[in-house]
Amino acid sequence: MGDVTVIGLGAMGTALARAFLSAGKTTVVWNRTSAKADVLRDEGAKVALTAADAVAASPVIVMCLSDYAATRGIVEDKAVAGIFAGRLVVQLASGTSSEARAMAAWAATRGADYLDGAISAWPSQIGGADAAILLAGPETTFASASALLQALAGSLVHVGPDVGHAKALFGAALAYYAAHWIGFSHGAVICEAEGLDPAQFGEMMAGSAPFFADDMRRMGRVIATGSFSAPESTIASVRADIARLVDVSDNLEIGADFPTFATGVFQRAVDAGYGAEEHCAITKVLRSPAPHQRRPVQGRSV
Ligand code: FVH
Repeated sequence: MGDVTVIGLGAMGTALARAFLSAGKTTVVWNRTSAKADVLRDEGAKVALTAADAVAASPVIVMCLSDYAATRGIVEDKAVAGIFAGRLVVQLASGTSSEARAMAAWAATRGADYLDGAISAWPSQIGGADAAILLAGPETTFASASALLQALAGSLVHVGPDVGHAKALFGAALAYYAAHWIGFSHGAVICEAEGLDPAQFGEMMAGSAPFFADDMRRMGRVIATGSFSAPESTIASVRADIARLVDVSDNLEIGADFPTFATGVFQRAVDAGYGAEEHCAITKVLRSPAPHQRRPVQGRSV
């Protein structure tokens, strides 16, 4: 019998299994492509021959496959589906809040407890202080599993009983990361074109981390209270600065994809009459799709 089973041994699943092993947990692993389990066997993991054996081996089943479709493909297999009763499934693949809620409903039909999680870390950070994992589901289920799951991340956060909320928060964070990755990369391209070292730029931006932390807290409060009328900077002034970045990019003969997109968002807010409000009042236009983005949503016509 294992303390925990890890199903899915990609980059992330392998890191999760290693963290359990490092914490002294008896760890059972299974992967569709069995060769990926070999390295973990050498490190002390017990390798199950089938997914059914892997589920049967432990009271807690951590699943980290590519997505929910791959996960459901495994757990709904008739050789596996009947073994979940009385076990806890911790599903960590990326996906949507709807997929999380549907998977929780499936687990309930199988008599399994269920936590749905989102990993905010690179595989190399798993098990360390910088790794964060958000978990959603019943408080009692989280409490019963947290001692085990703390092996995975310095920050293990229970985000509440709504099982969709870990994926919802991860989606919100991903929106931020997307802008962060593209914005930083665009800045690095400006540096290159100006003969500056992107590594120096990276150090400079890392030094600004406290400013960004304050700005995120402030934006969260301002958006939550809807108090946009005492701006640190206005939508109109941010729009003008970012529009200038399009010119900067054109002059350097580099791509202007990101500043063009960003200018368009702020322009939409100016056009809607919010130019004098705090920059994060762009939420007022982001709450609805722009006319050219409207498309049918599942089960609903536009
Ligand atoms: N890697 C990261 O940094 C990110 C951090 C944020 C969260 N993500 C999510 O974690 C999930 C797994 O990511 P991963 O990096 O481990 O992904 P891969 O290395 O591509 O491994 C995928 C595993 O899934 C197995 N798999 C895929 N499809 C199936 C299927 N139909 N049936 C059975 N297994 C399947 C695959 O098996 P194999 O190809 O080796 O046989 C791998 O074990 C993911 O949701 C990220 O978004 C990671």
